[in-house]
Amino acid sequence: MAKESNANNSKVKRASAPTIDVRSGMDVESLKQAITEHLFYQQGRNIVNTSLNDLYMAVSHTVHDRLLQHEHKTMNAVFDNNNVRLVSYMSAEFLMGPQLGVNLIDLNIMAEMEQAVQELGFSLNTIMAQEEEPGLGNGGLGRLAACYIDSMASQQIPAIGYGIRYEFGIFDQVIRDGWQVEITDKWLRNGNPWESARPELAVNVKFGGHTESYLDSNEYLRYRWKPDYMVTGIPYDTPIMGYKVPSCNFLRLWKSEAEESFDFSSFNQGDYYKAVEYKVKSENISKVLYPNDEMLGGKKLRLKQQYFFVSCSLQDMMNIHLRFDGKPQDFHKRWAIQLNDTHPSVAVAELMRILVDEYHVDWDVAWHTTCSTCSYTNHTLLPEALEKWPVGLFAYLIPRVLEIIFEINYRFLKEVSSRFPGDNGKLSRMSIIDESGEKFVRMANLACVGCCAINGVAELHTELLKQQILHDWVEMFPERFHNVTNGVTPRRFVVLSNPGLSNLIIESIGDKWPGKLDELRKLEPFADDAAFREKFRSVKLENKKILAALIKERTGVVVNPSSMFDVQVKRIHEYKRQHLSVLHIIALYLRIKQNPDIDIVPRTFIFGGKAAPGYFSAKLIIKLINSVGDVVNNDPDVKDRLKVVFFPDFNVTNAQLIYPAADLSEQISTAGKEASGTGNMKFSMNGALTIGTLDGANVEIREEVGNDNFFLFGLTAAQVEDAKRNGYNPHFIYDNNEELRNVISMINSGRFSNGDTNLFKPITDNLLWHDPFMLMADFSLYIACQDLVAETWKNTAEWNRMAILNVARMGKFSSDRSIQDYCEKIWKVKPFNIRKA
Ligand code: F58
Repeated sequence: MAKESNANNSKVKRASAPTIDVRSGMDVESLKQAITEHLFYQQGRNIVNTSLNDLYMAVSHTVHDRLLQHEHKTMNAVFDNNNVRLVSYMSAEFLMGPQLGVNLIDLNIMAEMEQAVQELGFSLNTIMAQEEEPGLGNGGLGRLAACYIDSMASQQIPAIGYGIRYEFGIFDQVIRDGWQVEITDKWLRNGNPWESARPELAVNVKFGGHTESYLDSNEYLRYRWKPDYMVTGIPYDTPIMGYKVPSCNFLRLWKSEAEESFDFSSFNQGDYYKAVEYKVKSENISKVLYPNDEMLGGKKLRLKQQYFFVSCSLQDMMNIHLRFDGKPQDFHKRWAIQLNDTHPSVAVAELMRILVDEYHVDWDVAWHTTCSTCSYTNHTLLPEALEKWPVGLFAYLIPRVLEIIFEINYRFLKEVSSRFPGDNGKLSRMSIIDESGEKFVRMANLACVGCCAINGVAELHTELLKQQILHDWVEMFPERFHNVTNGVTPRRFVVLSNPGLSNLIIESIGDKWPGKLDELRKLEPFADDAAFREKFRSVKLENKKILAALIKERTGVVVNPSSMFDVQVKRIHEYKRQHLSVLHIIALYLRIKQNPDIDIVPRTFIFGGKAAPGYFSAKLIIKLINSVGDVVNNDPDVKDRLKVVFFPDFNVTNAQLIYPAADLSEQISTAGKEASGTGNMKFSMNGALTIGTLDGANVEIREEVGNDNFFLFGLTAAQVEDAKRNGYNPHFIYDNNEELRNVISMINSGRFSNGDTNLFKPITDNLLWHDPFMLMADFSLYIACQDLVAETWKNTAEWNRMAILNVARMGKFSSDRSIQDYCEKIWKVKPFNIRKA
């Protein structure tokens, strides 16, 4: 690859470091030397014949060296101190996003690295764009885990994130003929400079077989598990640097491999094929992330994944605990485990197994240790998303764990009957085993029995959890319930994604806010300052131009950067109601068709998001968006006043370009269905106004930014429930609303499907006859609210004033605040300052 430029302008004053320090120097000369050496000794290239990827690898290794030093210092200081309690954040998903940019921000060497790279003849932006992001998560839940490990490091909370090193993360999405097509995500193909394998810390996990009882040397009855086979977990560590602090935690992800001694036995008997088959079976466990949104129950490999990473992580935590002289029964004094949804909730039973079977801890003591260690976060109210596994599958895969669950359940149900005598309904609802038909293990019940804290992710969600799906548990254990409203990291989602806005804020109120987001309140007075508003507007316009260019490149659609960018990016799901926005687009299109000269605010509707591969309705919604786009974008009557874009492959990298360019953020889920949402926070922080329902964290966002600075519409959660109870009839609404009738008729006429009147029937029929997510009920309220949005847009000064107030009032939604809440309410863990240690 040719050099890009030979520019040598000294933006950064050379630090006065007299010597070059290749491994830890933060000055430009040390960085240059480190990059050149990594390029040669690790990639076998030199600066004149390097590829962009080799250069990316060399720059990243240079940064990784510096992170490792912080990580070692942090962990040495933490483990040397016997009184420190660490957090273990267990999550089947970590949707990390690209690492290079955030690490440069955290180390505070972005400018130095820019200069170093430039002096070597390249551009840092181009190098950063080379990174394949680790997409080891589906959506909000996985991204939340990534924000939380960022904030734990920044808040100096000693912590390890534990998860699975999927070889293939969430699929890449391409759009063909308007439909989603899934492509394998080969994120590891060019190498991963951020991880270090730690084979010396490998552990084994048992699967299958049977259990036996025996008497130990003290004549105690014990149980042992004779597995069919074992799988080895190899940990891969990625440093997680805190923002402008010396603390550096790590993410430990497990890769599954065959346990060698097992394949020898088959091989020795001459069954070479069986030995290889076993190797494949073992490696399959960490092969691929399940892309499904819901309904994962019954997938054998998914249960294996869950047990595999939970068992590896608990064994690892116990090894650490014992290495530093802990007693097994004091495990809870060393560790606070947070279960990110029920996916790792088998930890409750596995920790009991380890304590009771392997360390011979008395059951009651072990139970106290387990309950004092574990806490559970719920992320959904949708009943179909509550995980349950067939008892038979459990018995087949992890028989000893099932026995322990039975014992936990037996003891627990005794407690329930003594607290609520004669309440058989309660007993059957709270039992860990669902016995209403085929028997299932209910993972949420296991989590609720074995965790000392249970939390929802936004105030409304926690309230609904308490009233609805966990009502019995509140009666039994009221003290266990908490709310911790979600948050997002402003380092990635403002500083890195939106340098224009970031610099403008720094010019105005200084640079403390990325680590202390409440400082943004100081921006409030600037909302009334016309000169500031003008700068704010021009930052937004620049961001929109960048996105417009990308839209052209990825979709071929030309959009006008001065039109309103009306954006809905998130997983595609009926409850999120992307199709409600489509109905609005068609309503506007109809208004233009009826009156081509109508005065209409120019808008660009931007959608993005993946549909679960087996979720037909979600895939059809993608097709509908693209089909409406094809017609509207090419109709000369529209005169480019409306554009509809489906931005393919919404992931963290693309998100970072989309949030900063949004004017309007669509948060339009049916009230009571979205647990929190976190995209809503990212949009607001970047100065978009929200149109939204009273759902999830929207409620609190509106409280913070002020009712006047938020476009509210729609039924409340209580009204939704009432309507359903009183025999909701969507067809009646349709019959009585002419605009709605015209919109639905236009879809059914085949106008958007080349005359095919059946293609979108599954959507329209569902709306007219069932409408479980109440689009019909909210349609007219939504349209009226969108008309108000358009009116407000016409007053640029007012719009920008509102947008600036949104930015200024988003302090609450930093994930730093969420982590402080977890520390105070749940983990009882304090920051650990390694400098003072
Ligand atoms: C999301 N859940 C919630 N699940 O929908 C969202 O409201 C919330 O803000 C976010 O969690 C963080 O609390 C979510 O993303 C998944 O992706 C699961 C993945 C595994 C299968 C079941 C869904």
